[in-house]
Amino acid sequence: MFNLILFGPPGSGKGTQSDKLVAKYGLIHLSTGNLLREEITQKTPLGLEAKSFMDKGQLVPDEVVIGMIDSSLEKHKEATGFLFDGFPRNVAQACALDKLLDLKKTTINIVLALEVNQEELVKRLLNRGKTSGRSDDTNEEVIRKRFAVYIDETSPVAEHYKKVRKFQSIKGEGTVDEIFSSLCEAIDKKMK
Ligand code: B4P
Repeated sequence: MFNLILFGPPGSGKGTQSDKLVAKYGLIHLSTGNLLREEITQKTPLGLEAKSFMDKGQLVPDEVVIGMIDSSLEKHKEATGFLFDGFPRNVAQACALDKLLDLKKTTINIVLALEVNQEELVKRLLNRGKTSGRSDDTNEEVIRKRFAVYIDETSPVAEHYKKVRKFQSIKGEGTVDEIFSSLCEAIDKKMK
């Protein structure tokens, strides 16, 4: 199995690059953001609860997202690998993922972190907000809150994977294709 985490702040290109990476490497794409938005669209109780956190730029409670990842892993028992996008978003989620993968006798092979400066991120998200209908992308205050949460809660996840030498930074500015080639280069090297 080959398991990859695509890491980075909101708007860094995780979703954009994930679509290209799963097509190339045949991995199963697990995006907690997408899974949560599906629940919101279907107006499930979980979706309604999640929306109240997402609209404020806060993280959805750990038990909700960890449960979603657990059942997605179970659903794809035959997978040759997973791409985790937007998960883990704090150290507790990273520890939970280690345990879930351990039970399945597998592990994370590499964490690729997209590095983009904050002003570019705000520009990208406000731009997406004009067309995506995502309520968390239209308000600059909510976007700034998401960055604050990223710095406080998500960035310590980098240390978790640096300790085991699985973490690698990738320049996340440039064209989508340029960034995709840098990601592929790192993955191909790791797969060898
Ligand atoms: P996510 O859905 O993960 O969304 P995101 O981090 O905002 O965006 P992403 O990084 O995927 O977007 P992309 O850059 O591709 O999370 C949304 C919310 O869900 C969170 O705030 C949280 O509340 C909740 N949540 C999700 N996971 C959670 C978890 N594990 N625990 C708790 N809560 C969780 O795209 C951004 C824009 O940039 C696009 O418009 C794109 O076209 C553009 N773009 C991409 N690459 C570009 C490039 N190279 N140049 C120019 N523009 C580019």
